[in-house]
Amino acid sequence: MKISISFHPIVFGLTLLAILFSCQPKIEEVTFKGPIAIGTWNVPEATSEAYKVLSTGGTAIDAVEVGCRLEEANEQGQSVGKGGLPDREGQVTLDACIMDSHGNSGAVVYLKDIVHAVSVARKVMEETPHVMLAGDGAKQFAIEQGFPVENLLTEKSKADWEKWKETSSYKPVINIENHDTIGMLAMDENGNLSGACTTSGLAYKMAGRVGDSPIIGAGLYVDNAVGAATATGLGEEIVKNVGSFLIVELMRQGKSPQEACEIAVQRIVDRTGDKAKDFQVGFIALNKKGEYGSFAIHKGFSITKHDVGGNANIPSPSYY
Ligand code: SD4
Repeated sequence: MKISISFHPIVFGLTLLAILFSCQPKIEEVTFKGPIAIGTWNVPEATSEAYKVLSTGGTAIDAVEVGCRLEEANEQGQSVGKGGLPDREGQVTLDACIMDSHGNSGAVVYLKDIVHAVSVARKVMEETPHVMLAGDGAKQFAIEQGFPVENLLTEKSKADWEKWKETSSYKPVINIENHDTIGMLAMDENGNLSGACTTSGLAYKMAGRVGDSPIIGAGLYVDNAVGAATATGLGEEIVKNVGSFLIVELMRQGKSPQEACEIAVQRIVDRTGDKAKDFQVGFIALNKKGEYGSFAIHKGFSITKHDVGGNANIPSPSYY
């Protein structure tokens, strides 16, 4: 028996339209839940300082800068700002970037002797025609902008480095529980998003090494129409997957912040296979609805949030 299928042109046209519409990203209505600040790791002071800015009508960009500055000044934190662990030559070098709700960004890499790398990054964004300054040029610019020069190597970090030199064994074992690079994302009263990320990078890295944290798209990305994401962990692996940009693009396609972080981690694990057992990467993300999510390769990562419901440090789910 011969079966012949024929389509009426109108039925065919309507079917085509239905297929096309079902492929469009869903545009959901945004219900604003109030300002929120989130940060990588356990950073209750940073997120509550950021929230103070937001709850008094301040902007998201001011909030993330204030929060990051707090961690940069905290000498106990050994992977950000003052007190950061040095490279193998004993030099503390900072990487930072910032991105606002208009898509502007600024960054500094390999910055020495200046505590508030995030604020220098903001000055790069606001006061120069460039997006990134490195090394001596970044330091010279910071001095011209009035930033004080100071030694970032504390006695404790110096002693730790001297101990490390006894063996000089460098395996970029990511100190799973021991991170404090801070990536912050915030949404203000007007529903605008911004983000910032600041770090002294990996302890005992090669001189000149730069990680993901100051690289727009890798360590941080903000699209005010969609959401924002930031990263921590082994920067080399985050850069190779352009992690934060990937997460924002996944949210644009309709994924929740949580789903987007999980897919980004999965991409890294798929690419690196068994090697992923030995390094940590963690992402956090925030969308325009004020929903947030986080995911890491290994246990031990967490996200801190401050919103109308208060401050909370939430352990992140992980691949392993
Ligand atoms: C880097 N992502 O320089 C940073 C390190 C980090 O907590 O996150 N440390 O690769």
